[in-house]
Amino acid sequence: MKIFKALFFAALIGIAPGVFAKTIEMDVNGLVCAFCAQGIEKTLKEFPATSHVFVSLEHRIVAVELKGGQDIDDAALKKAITDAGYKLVTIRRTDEPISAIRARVSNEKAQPKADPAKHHHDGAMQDMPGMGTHE
Ligand SMILES: [Cu+2]
Repeated sequence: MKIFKALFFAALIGIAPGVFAKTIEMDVNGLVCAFCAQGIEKTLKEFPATSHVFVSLEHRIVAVELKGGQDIDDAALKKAITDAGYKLVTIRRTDEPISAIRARVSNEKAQPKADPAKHHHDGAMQDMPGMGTHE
């Protein structure tokens, strides 16, 4: 009986990382072009708890898949996004992996496009090709 119990708990621990996989899904305003997406992705990857980052410009969604059992607190997320020049609107935590969010978002209607003239990037990025509309 004891052995059975031990095996049962071993099985539970074995599946635990999947059970606790968590994703933070955020609505972020101000994301306009591919450089916005790239910048925010880079910023969020700097958190040790970040496993994957998904950015949808069309839906203004930024998702951070977390490493098993880890989290990033709301204040830190808000600071990172605000410091990068964007506006964090809402934060949701979900058990969905990023692949599920990506699939769901791709079926949703895109939001109206923001005006690219209303934002700018730092000098280094403006030298990139295709950035003519940026100030
Ligand atoms: Cu941009």
